[in-house]
Amino acid sequence: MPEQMVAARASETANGGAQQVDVTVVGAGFAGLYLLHRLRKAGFTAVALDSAGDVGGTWYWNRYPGARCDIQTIDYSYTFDPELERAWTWSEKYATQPEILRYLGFVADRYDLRRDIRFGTKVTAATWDEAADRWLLTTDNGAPVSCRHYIMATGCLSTPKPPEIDGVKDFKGEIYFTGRWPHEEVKLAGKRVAVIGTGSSGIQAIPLIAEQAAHLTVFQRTASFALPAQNGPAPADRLALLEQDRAAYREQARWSLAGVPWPQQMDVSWQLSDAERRERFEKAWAAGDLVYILTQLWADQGVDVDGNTLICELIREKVRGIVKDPETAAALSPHDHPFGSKRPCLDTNYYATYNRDNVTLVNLRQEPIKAITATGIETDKRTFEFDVIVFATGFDAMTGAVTAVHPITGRGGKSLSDIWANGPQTYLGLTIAGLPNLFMITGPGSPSVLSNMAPSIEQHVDWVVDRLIAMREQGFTTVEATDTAQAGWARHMADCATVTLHRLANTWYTGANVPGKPQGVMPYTGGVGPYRSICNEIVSQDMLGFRLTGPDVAEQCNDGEIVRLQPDVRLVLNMLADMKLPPLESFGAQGARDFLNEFNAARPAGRPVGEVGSGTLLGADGPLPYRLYRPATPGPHPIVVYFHGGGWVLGDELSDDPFCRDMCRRTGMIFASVGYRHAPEHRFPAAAEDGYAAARWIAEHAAELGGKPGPVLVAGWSAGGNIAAVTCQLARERGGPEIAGQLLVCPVTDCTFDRPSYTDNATGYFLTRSLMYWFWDLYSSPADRTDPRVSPLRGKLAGLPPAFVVTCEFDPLRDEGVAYAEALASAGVPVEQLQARGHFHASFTMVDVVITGVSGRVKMAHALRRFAGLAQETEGEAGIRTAAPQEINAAAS
Ligand code: NA7
Repeated sequence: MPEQMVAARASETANGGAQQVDVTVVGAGFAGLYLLHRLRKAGFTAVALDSAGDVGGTWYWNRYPGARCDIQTIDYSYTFDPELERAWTWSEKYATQPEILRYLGFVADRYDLRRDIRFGTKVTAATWDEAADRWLLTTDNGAPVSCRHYIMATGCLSTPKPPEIDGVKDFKGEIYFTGRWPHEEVKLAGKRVAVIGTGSSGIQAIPLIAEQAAHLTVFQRTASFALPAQNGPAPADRLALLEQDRAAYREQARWSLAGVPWPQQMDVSWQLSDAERRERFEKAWAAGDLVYILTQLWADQGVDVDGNTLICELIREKVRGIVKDPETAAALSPHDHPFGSKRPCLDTNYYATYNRDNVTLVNLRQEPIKAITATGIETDKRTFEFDVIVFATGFDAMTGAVTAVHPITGRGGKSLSDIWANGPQTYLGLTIAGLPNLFMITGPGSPSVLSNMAPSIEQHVDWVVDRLIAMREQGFTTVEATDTAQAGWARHMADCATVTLHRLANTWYTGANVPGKPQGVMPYTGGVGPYRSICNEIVSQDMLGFRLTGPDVAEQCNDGEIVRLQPDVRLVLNMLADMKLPPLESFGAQGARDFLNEFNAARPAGRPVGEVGSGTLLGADGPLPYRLYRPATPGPHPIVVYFHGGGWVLGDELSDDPFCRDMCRRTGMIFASVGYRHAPEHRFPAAAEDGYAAARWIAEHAAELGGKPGPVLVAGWSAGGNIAAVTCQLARERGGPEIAGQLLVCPVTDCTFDRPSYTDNATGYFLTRSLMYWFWDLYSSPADRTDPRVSPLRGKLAGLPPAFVVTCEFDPLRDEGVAYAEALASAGVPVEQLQARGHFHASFTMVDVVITGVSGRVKMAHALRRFAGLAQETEGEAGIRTAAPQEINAAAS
């Protein structure tokens, strides 16, 4: 029947010329089928081209033994039509490839899609015709196609990677690729079989091949983390959840991080005991669900090496428990990448297969393959003879299927291979600047392979088709991403990638599996829900970052970058906006303090330090409380006198607890957080004078506090940064204490409100202009405001201690912080600045919420250590293990 379809199509266009359609879809898998359905319903003429003989896409080709999906099938399904959902029931938790292929065939029949698909047809080249504003696609079978829009629904894992091992052609036995498995039965009984590759495909196929082959030899380069699929019927609890309210379940999936509805995990690993962590892990192991184990153990598992290592060790323990030979168990246990940074696998009896007498593991890290010979495989230690070699060596992922159409020539004759010479550049993973009217479904730059593909595909298809409908209504015939938007998306992608651990592994997510391929994290790591909201926001902002033209309408181009905030800052601000809180100043001073306490109680707990203590010191007018954070390393340590934020009105010595803990760990120094007096009860200069008195008292009592005698350091955030700066000026004027350095994080430095950041960031970024007005009014009368004890920018700056000044792009206080740093530098004070792009006023103190703040705090800690004359320890030595990319990459290479 597919052949008949080809013939039918060809005869339609036999009278010469190209087939004319509104839209060409390349690919007839999950994405292509839904596209055809939606395009047709929207009244567009469309044709789909696919080199396969039938529908199915990746599921048409990947027929190897054991091939199954690794997302539960109730989630790995179309959701666009409730009738379709009712009409199909999956037989297993993880359906086999034949069942998924039957499902896609059922969908094609149900919506009569095959009549618009040209099977056995490969697109050989694509050229944008600027005069006609149309794409011309040439094919290897039948007429070319001329279309207004060209949509690549070509899948992320559809172009198998060449074997790249010498001598493949010399092998006289049978060769199979998991990604191009024959349709007819492959007989392995009684044969000596080799499998090269232990990714998902290898791990699914190996146990079944082992059952048939006389002997199976597995060649493993990188060990993968695998967990038992625990396959069977769909789990009753998930099914019940789905059936109880199908629409709500699906909607929750659409807005979740991975496209499967699991709640956001809030507990962090260091809050849980060993027993609690083990219990959670055992539950995940028994659940047999990748998304569950990747998201539900503890909140820091995907973003922090320490939190992640705990899981790696628990999995390695399982492997040791299953595999009898300790050497084989060790070889099967990954040590070179964080769990989840490389696709983990779901298996059925994978590890136990190595206990069979007819299975051997060859660790290519110890004996690399030299060549494939006529009779088998030669490593640099041994020679093996085989009847069959199975390549489970993976794909040229994400970009391979797009660049397989070559050349794709866009505006001005520019080709896709030029545009992507240094890696895939896209806007949203959907479009490419320079290639008008070309869309990719789940392309590089979209959540794609880091998500459940089904909702991701539906979201992309809906977004594209809705745009085509809107363009038709508005009279636009072309749409193209701008360079600005595309560059902004690349920055946002990179920002997102710094949050997760994907950058720490050499994988097909980063292009590292294909020799010579440019490297970088290709899928969008910011999550399905946030991505969806970004796509929606682009539409609500008049197609931000797109140029639209049409013959009878004026060009439209609202140029710009869709996300300028760091990804986690965006999430925090969106969450705050959703809470629709009244302005903080409307609560009154006490109400605002109560609110802050409540807000702080909900944040992640600060990390453990060596010791936390409290005490009382002597302020300017009586005793003041302080809290002391001491590192775990042996003392004495230099002391940092810390002043909390809160506009001279809010907060106390505990309110920046996570920040003090984090900095104590990173610097290896004591942090003494001072509970200075607050306005309106104690107005100017109470806080400033308390700050100074506290620094003096702490310097005098350094030894009692376990500190190093000699100079202290000062640090502060926001109003606390103001107090730290003022303390340095007062100490210089009043003959001590000696201060070795000052860390000013988003400090208040001046009493004017006319710098641009006060206007640019007046609202929407948590600290508002009106809140600052309120703080100023409560703390100091207008007559006092030019006093350097509240406006240090107006003071004498020469001779002050070296400074590290941090400012955030989206903060009303940004420009006065920059002005202070510049003024210090002009006065001859050694100054370093950190102007944090995409950050807001609270970015650095919201430890373990704003993960992108880590690198800034690392720099702050280095500065403090430098000021204190300490050697720059590695973070490990200072008691912290954060991501150490070079280390892990070196281990992986
Ligand atoms: P993967 O996950 O890319 O796995 C390919 C495997 O083949 C992996 O273990 C590779 O080791 C290995 N490989 C690749 N090239 C070689 C050479 N030249 N020599 C030795 N070993 C090699 O592909 P899969 O098909 O298993 O899975 C792809 C996705 O499909 C999967 O994640 C699911 O989402 C569905 P390496 O890690 O590169 O050292």
